[in-house]
Amino acid sequence: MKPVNKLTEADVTPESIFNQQRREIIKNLGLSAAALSLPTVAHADLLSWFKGNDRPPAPPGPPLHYSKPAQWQAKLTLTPENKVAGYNNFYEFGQDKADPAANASSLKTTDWKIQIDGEVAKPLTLDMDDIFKRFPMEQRIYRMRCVEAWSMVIPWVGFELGKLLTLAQPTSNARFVAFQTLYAPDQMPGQQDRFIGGGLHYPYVEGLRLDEAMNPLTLLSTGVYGKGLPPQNGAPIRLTVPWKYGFKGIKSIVKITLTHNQPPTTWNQSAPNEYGFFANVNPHVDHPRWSQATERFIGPSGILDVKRQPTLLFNGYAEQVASLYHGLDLRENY
Ligand SMILES: Nc1nc2c(c(=O)[nH]1)N[C@H]1C(S)=C(S)[C@@H](COP(=O)(O)O)O[C@H]1N2
Ligand SMILES: [Mo]
Repeated sequence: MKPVNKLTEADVTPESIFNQQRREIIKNLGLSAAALSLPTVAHADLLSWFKGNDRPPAPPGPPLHYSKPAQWQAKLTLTPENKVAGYNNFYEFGQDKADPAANASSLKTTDWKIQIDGEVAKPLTLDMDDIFKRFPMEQRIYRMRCVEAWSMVIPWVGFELGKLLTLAQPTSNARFVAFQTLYAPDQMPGQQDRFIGGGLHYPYVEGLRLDEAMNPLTLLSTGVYGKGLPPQNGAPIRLTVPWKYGFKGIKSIVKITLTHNQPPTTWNQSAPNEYGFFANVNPHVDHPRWSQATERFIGPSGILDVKRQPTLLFNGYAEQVASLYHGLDLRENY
């Protein structure tokens, strides 16, 4: 995932060195010619994954209280904890998959407040204690599919976003929900420097239609692997929408605004022809630069898991969410 516009000479020169090094590394790892014919995005992705393996495992977050409702404990092979917390996209801390784990400890997650405003009868500001008091946490095992064609299976801990929205009482004018990440350049180097931050506009913003936000699959997550979120995963609270591409899962949220009009979203603003507002996982609608038909599952056995598996419509959650999109052209509304 890389903004295609705004390339300068400074971007191009390191990129060609990078390509050279990438070939060397892949060659040294003894990967086949088939690996070398992968599209560029998969190459870059593979390289950063190997680099990420050299980093120490990220420190886990604080313990959490939660239940494990049987219906949500999917019997799927989990992505190991050190990969969930060591291979991340969080451009506020850099573009390399290992950067967030290495850099996100500068994020101050204490005294966190989250504001709910806009088209609601009861605007609210809650701190994390209020969140834990009002909403019982539960573990849910969900698939996660990044738009870059890699995937994980992650045991989140969280609660349904719909419960928080119901508390704030959306008005009859509310049709969308807009989310905003913390803006704190002193804590987030990518917000200071457009090379570190990938040229995105900050704060990172995302959005859902209200019916998507109210779907019981949609979570606000506060933990992963039974512990509070590590900063690189979006501490202390982030969105989890398992049938959509990972970039919809906005991290470290400070504000939720109910709106009448569709809100702007960060990746859509960066490259509108590549990243849509809906971003529903769909093996039949390719990204302009790569296929979305298959994905590389990041599993427990390292390099052996650099294998592809078919991508499922709505990431395997069609039964729960396909009805939200009846009559909508999924190719046009990507
Ligand atoms: N604020 C913010 N949220 C973000 C991102 C980001 O760069 N900044 N990256 C997104 C992308 S592209 C993905 S795939 C997921 C990754 O979540 P994870 O690192 O917890 O697996 O976070 C999403 N949320
Ligand atoms: Mo992503």
